[in-house]
Amino acid sequence: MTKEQQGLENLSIWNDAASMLAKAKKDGVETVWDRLHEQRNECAFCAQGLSCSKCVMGPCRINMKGDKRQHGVCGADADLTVARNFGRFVAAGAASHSDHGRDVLDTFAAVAEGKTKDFQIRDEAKLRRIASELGLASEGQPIDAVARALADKFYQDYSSRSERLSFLSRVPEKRRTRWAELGVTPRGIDREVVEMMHRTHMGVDCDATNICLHAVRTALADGWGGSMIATELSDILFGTPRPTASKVNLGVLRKDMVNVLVHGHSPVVSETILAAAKDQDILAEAAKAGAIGINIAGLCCTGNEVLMRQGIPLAGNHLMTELALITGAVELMVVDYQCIMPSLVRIAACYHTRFVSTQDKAKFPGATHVPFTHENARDKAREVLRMAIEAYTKRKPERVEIPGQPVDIMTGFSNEAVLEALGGTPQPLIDAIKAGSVRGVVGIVGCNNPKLTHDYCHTNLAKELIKRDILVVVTGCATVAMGKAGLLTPAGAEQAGQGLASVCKALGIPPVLHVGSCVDNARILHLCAILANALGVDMSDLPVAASAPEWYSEKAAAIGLYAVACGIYTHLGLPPHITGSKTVTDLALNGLEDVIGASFAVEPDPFKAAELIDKRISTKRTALGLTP
Ligand code: XCC
Ligand code: SF4
Repeated sequence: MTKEQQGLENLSIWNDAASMLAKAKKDGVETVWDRLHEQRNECAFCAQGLSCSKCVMGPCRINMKGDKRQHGVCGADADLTVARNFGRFVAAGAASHSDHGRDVLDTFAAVAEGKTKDFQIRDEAKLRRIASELGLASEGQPIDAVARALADKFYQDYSSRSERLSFLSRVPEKRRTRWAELGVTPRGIDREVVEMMHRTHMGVDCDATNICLHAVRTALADGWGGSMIATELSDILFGTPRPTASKVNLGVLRKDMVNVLVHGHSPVVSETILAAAKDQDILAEAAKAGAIGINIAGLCCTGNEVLMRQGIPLAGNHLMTELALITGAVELMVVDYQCIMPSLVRIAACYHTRFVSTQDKAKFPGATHVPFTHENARDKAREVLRMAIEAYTKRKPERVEIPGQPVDIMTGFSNEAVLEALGGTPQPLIDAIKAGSVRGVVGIVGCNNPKLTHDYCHTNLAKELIKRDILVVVTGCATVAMGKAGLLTPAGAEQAGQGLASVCKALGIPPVLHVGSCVDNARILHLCAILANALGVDMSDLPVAASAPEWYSEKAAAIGLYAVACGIYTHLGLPPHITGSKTVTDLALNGLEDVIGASFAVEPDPFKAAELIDKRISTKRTALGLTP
């Protein structure tokens, strides 16, 4: 279908997106949807995972039907080709979360060693609690000594020295035993990724199922390793989230202020930008330029990080990043890494917008590169804000259009905040689950994908689930969708079933709880472990599920796989590129159920997906002796 046939209004469910798509046309700016259209008629081999370019005897395309070309030059068949591709896909996702975690760890270690003045430990109590949890001496020890010991322990988790990751102590015994029996206990975070690269070289692991099991292990190293370390240390450095009010959609941009968008994933750079934006001399410069202040708003997961902890408004999700620049109201976009479309640099150049990269591992041709380190972060943040103020003087009012009114949201539901709201124990939540007022919990996570109508699946799936008294927790780009749909405020409970609505009213919480960025899916894992341990069951016995309705990224594949590996049934709106292998597809959709207690389900229709998830939750409830 061409965009003309499809109509602009079918690309996204939102008015702010529709107005910017119209403006893009007027301004002659190309967007992700235009490029998707140009890339139509995708390669059927690639779509099914059946092409391989891992060596120069190839590239090879494996033919599933007919008797010609059933094998690559090396002799690999369809199953092996798909498994090798998928293994690397998951490894790349795990590496992305985990390398982000390492950067937070490096910052934390620099604080512990007194090597930076630009960062501090903001949640000392959490630092001490986690140190004790992991068996390190904390009581009576000076805080920097505790921090150094914890940093050492986490660095070891990245290495080849440990037999299992530190945070596996959180996992229910039964689940750990299962993993040990299957040989998928995650050891070192980097080790599992490197081993996947090794196994998938020509002539190493030639057993598709064996490669898939290592993909499980690699994904677990992400969930209970890299991602969990990123989350916990970010809380220690920047504060553990508490319920806070904020706003969402493009309407959070301001006509009368210097607009700075923070985009990417790590909170390290964006937190220093926030801090510097409070400097009196910088604010005075902004005033001199004619602005009433500096307005910082977030995109994607960096946006989720600063929203969760500091209540910074969220301008949009993945498919809104280009559209945000098309407002013509953005002075500067500052990025760290991941999910930053290379097209953004070209779009920024169509307006007065400055595009600033900050990480030596993530450069963008055409951008201004301002390398941030632990030693210079605050100074660099000030430099970046000055660039934004200068750009403000060049803004062209006739090209500015800020669509929509900001929507109110509530954020900040860390496990600490949730448990606190429940009076310090998970028991009230367990009681509500037992009574059936909360029938189950579903995590809706992840991206947008231009192949699907923007945010249609997110919002409809969430609405269908809360109607059925299923509490939804949300992370990543899905958050923006829930916020815009009015589901992230206590008033959203009006759209919930009677049971869930009464619980929300009693606690003053929304029916969809924002629990963070994509690395913060580790919070959901931890919460499931807490619930399973409190009930004395395995995580796979819980009435819970996960869904990535509009996912696109390798990281989302890693998240989905670690969820399944933890026994959490996981819905995907689109399949990964694995359909060329019967073995791998069967394993994902059915086979894993027997070995690990959960599997994937693929369903693009959110209403049918809600049925599937509901059925799963009923089954789990019945098995626990509860009403379905
Ligand atoms: Fe990227 Fe995290 Fe996906 Fe959004 S949700 S498109 S991964 S920014 Ni993580
Ligand atoms: Fe072809 Fe095998 Fe080389 Fe892949 S590894 S490109 S299938 S010869």
